[in-house]
Amino acid sequence: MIPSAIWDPEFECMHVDALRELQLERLRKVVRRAWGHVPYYRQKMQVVGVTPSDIKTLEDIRKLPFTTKDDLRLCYPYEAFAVPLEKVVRIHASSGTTGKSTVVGYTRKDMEVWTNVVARFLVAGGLTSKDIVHIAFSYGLFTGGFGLHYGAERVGASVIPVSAGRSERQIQIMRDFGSTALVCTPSYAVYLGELVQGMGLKPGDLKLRVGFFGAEAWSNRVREEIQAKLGLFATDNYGLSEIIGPGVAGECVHQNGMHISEDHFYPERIDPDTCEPVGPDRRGELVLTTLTKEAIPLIRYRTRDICMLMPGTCPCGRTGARMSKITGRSDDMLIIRGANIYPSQVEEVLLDVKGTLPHYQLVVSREGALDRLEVRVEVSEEFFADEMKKLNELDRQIEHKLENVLGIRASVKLVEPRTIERSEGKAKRVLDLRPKE
Ligand code: DLL
Repeated sequence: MIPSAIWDPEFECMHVDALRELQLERLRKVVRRAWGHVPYYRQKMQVVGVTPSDIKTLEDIRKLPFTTKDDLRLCYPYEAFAVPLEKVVRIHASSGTTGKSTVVGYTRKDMEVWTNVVARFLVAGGLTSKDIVHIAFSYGLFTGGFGLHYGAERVGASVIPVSAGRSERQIQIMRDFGSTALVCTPSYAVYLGELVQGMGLKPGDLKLRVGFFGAEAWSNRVREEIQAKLGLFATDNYGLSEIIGPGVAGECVHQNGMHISEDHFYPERIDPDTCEPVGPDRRGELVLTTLTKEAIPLIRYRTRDICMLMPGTCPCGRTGARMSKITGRSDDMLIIRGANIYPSQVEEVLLDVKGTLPHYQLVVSREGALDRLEVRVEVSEEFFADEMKKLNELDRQIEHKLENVLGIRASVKLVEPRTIERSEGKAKRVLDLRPKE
């Protein structure tokens, strides 16, 4: 196993009672800040009849209203800021695929916290100052490139800001510069792994040792695939622009849940329909409160990400709660012929089927009045070279399993390796071609 150190033991290994005390103190401060400096928040609190002095215990957080992406859109661009712009040293924005983007700002202190929490998960996953870090996230409004860059520099590693795109050149740079750590989305790592093979290279031709992948959901099977193809040890990390960017949570070398930096981000889990808290061993929507952010304090932000929280100390010594892999988003549900379908259900079915690759796409269309779901799945080279009979069997097997899990029929289209479009950033799993109502 890769050895790892602890970056910030005072906080990462804090006794849980002391952590709760710190969280309460910080929560009260952040609520006062929002009330005092963001009129939009004050109004929201007034509507539910709560004031900062009502927050006496951590449980009182439930009295506070939730914040959603729509709230932030209404505050576009700067109305959610709790500090004047002259105190803001960085601005990022999240992609605006479904409307206006949300704009986020950082004070100098926010930058310090951000850098530090990214350094935490990098060190937890095995990064050291001796590493050469190849960052293939895009640098720009997306928080991935700059977030990982600053954190890796803080650890003292040598950082190569390659950014996204020109994949063959990426591999050339990894070879020539002797990169030992790779940072990108897991789907791009799979693609780079395929390209390494396609270029006739073996994992040993690269010096990669560790990989830090995040920004989208991925399964443990994809992890195995990346580890085997690139010859590295892969960990998952999670974050979102609204909260800080990458650095909310990350796995340690035990690869068993992502440690949340609970001294900066207070996690809750709710049932997305009733908004009531869910029990410890049940999945729920993650709700986060920033405990230290100055520029944009966010209270009870509904992330829409579905996960479980695992309490208890990890063998690595960190005491904060760990979050499981994200298994879906409460808003990525598709309604097809009345059935509620999550892309992650399809992925789960495919993971069980030998011969399929982790590249798939759901194509939803409308024929007459009826919605149609086609699941395109790449199959491995060996399978494709096989006789037709075997492919038909595989097709039928997947259709049968999908119907069992989804409750509706989906047609399966097996496609050749490398025919589903690859992305340099987050993978696009759903193509909804139905006319917008
Ligand atoms: O994706 C921040 C980030 C950059 C995280 C680099 C990790 C590494 P956004 O573009 O605002 O920010 O997208 C946030 O991406 O709500 C999740 O749905 C998804 N997401 C992020 N990390 C993970 C992960 C960045 N490890 C949204 N697993 C979040 C699953 C993830 N989903």
